[in-house]
Amino acid sequence: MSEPALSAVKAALKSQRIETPSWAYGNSGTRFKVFAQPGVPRTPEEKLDDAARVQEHTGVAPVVALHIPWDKVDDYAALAAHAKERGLTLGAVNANVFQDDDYKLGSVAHPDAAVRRKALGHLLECVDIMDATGSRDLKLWFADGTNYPGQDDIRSRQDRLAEALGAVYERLGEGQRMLLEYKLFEPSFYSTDVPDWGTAYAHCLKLGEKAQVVVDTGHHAPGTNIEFIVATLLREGKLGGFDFNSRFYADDDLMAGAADPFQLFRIMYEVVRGGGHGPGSDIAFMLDQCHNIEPKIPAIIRSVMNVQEATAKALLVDGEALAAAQHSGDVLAANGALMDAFHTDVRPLLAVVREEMGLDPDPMGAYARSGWARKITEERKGGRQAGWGA
Ligand code: LRH
Ligand code: MN
Ligand code: MN
Repeated sequence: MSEPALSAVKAALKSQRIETPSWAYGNSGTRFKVFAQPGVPRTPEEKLDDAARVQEHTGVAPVVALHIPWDKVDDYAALAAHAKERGLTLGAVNANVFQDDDYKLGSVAHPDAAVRRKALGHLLECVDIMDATGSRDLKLWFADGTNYPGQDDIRSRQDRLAEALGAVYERLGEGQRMLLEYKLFEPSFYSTDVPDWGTAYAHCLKLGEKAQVVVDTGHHAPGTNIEFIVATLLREGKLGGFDFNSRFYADDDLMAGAADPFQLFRIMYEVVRGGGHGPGSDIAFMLDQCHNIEPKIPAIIRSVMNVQEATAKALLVDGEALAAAQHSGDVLAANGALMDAFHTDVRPLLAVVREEMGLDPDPMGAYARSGWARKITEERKGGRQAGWGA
């Protein structure tokens, strides 16, 4: 690779921004058991303190997503100030209309107008919080759906959903966006009200420019070609962001790039190919994971590094060789051009990038040596559950 081309790759890697989720720092588990770990944060402020360690060692994770009410505080501007003091900003505000008895049959698509009003009230409150935190994005994931055929009217539920989304959209301020996340199934098993990118896209298209689709990599059927969805949404100007995580079976929420680094590379290649990486791109690269059996801060550092590695490989694809092979119909050469990039060991390149950024080239080692894990284990007693797996 030529020197200017390599500098461009390095610059792109340095400017990358990966948003970490506040809930990944707290205790979590499955529906069977939440495993408490020593030293986990007791407050949203302490989650930010941990996120600052991830930023300190990676240099590309200065944004933290909130989840309301898991990160409920009295003063959100003060929380934003706490973040700022640590070199962080507050990212997407994730709404929660699924952890309340009233939402047994849904939230914004519930058959009862009173429940719908309550859910909408929460979504609007989340926009108020965004005003205070300076967050750009409201992230919406709905557990709404049905378990049995005939349980509720599928079309009416779409109408109710559209009405609520319209009301939230109207409330969005200048520079604010609404990111609509889809998920195939769970907790509803027969029908889900936003099950796929097509449904999310249809709603976002009607709403307007500030409504964008979020691709959570764990929210598809096995075998789904996620990179095709990414390419399509990018092409339509409707890709708002990612919730990265790994899955083997369903919504496993394992570390991004752990289960299938090749899939993450293919996704990042489509992002780069579609102009979704680098200056001028509004795509939010978020993690949405839980660390149930592994220590959380190093797991988040590892996830950030996995996303960086996939991005570096995507940036290294020889576009000219690939295009030439594609145009001449040379299937093997075209596939080879992509695989060459995937098989490149980009860890030495990323070590250089980190050194040029004034960071330790080995983020995992640097964190282990920092003494932070010992400090929080000694200082924090009675860490709080993230809110997940309750
Ligand atoms: C549920 C979910 C979803 C949200 C997150 C807060 O599936 O993982 O992806 O983004 O909870
Ligand atoms: Mn998600
Ligand atoms: Mn999920």
